[in-house]
Amino acid sequence: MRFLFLAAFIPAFAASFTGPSAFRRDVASRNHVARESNDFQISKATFVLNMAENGEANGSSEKKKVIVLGGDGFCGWPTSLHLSDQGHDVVVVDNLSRRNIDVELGCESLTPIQPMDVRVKAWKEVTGKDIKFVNLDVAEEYDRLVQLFKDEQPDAVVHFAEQRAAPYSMKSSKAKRYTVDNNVSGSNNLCCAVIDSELDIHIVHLGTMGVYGYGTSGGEIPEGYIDVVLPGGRESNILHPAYPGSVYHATKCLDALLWQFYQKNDQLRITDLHQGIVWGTNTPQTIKDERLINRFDYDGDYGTVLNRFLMQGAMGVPLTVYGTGGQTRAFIHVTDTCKCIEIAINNPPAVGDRVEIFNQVAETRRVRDVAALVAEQTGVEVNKIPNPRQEAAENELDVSNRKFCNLGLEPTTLDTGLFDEVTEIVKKYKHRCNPTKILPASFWNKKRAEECASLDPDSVKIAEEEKASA
Ligand code: NAD
Ligand code: USQ
Repeated sequence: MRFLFLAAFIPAFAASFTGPSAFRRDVASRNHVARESNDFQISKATFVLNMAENGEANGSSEKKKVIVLGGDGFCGWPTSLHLSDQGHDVVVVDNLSRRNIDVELGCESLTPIQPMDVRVKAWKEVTGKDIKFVNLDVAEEYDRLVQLFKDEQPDAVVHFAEQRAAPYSMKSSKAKRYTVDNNVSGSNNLCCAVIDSELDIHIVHLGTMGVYGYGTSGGEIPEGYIDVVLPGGRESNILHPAYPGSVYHATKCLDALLWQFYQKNDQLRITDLHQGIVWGTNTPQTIKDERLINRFDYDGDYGTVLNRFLMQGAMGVPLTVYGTGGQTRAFIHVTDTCKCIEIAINNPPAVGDRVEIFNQVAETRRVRDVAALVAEQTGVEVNKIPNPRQEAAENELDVSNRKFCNLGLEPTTLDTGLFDEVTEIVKKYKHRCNPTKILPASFWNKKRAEECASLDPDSVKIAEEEKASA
């Protein structure tokens, strides 16, 4: 598929051109599993991820030393457990900034997450496996980061350690500046530290589908790179144009340029995973012991749409659809997140390969359709409220995830059976919910804030029967 970009796009992305040899390289050519790479529309996907429990992600089966930056977070903790369970030697690095933001926002995970020392001790008791924890700020403590790499000699570093909430990144100038400083410095430090360690470390970064923007491609969004015809008729294959919708998403676009630069300049081996919205909470590992429970964010800043709807449905709170609910987004279950990371670790690019980019998504869905599914299952009403975000009211989204499918991924799609599992968790901990934190609390600009002025956080009530049984 080819897209013709207007000249207006070209100067902004001239820096992202890649050479013709890189253009032809495709992870599919390195596959051991021959799979049809026919056109695949994820919204119609019926795949089920089955590289389950003891299965091995396609690629190298060698057990590796893996440092997980941001390993105390919603995606990082279950991924650390999954990798450890699969026999990899895992070191978790985190500065616990997310827990501090909970304090700042006066809100906390609905699930009672335990301190890191309790988490790693529980994992040892349950499985006999060690996970080491290092409290380190990736964006601030550069020398310690380099020393850590020299001491641990990791094969791979998985980078989750960023401020990841779009609404929080739009909350105030302070939050915007913190998000840019933390995320961009952290990614730059990571590249510099790999170079200074003089080790051949594979970087696996969690990017986002939001780098592509929504509805701007005019067709299926490819995995990272796009064929274009430049003015004068020259054909090229470039990084897909970046079109962020928040300061947070903008940092992921800046990250992508850093990866491209350090790969070109220092031949770093880098995989960038453009992930959709993660939903669910437990994985086969976090469910082994209550002390291993994963984080569950439900508040207006950090809660993501499907988990928020599932929480609201379970609490009898009308579902907070922003605007028309015509926004189409990509989704992935947290269990698949963990498995995708392992596939990425097992399939590193070779030295000299351009940045490997995968779309880490299972399917796409429209927000109002997701709300309808949850409403049908829980009997709650759908409440269309003014949109706090500056975003397209309606968009189509068609995304390729062929590369992960070619490597064995059979994605879990939205499944009301899995909804039940989340609902059960939410009901168990509903006494920890603060309903005043449910409505949006960050607004993209003055106009959006004014449009949302009528939203009263104190008006949200948990349904009486739910309260009574709490
Ligand atoms: P999270 O906030 O739960 O976890 C991030 C972790 O990184 C936190 O534990 C935080 O304390 C840590 N951290 C942040 N800055 C740090 C620093 N400077 N030094 C050390 N540790 C630091 O977020 P998450 O949902 O687990 O997301 C992880 C990554 O995945 C993010 O980069 C995010 O952009 C990406 N992602 C998440 C989703 C999603 O739906 N949750 C979707 C797509 C991509
Ligand atoms: N939305 C609602 N009601 C809600 C919450 C959200 O209608 O109660 C809408 C939003 O307006 C938006 C969509 O749902 O259109 C998705 O919002 P979200 O908060 O679930 O997701 P987003 O802000 O995009 O961010 C999340 C993660 C981020 C990750 C991104 C992947 O927080 O770290 O990068 O999903 S993606 O969206 O594919 O870029």
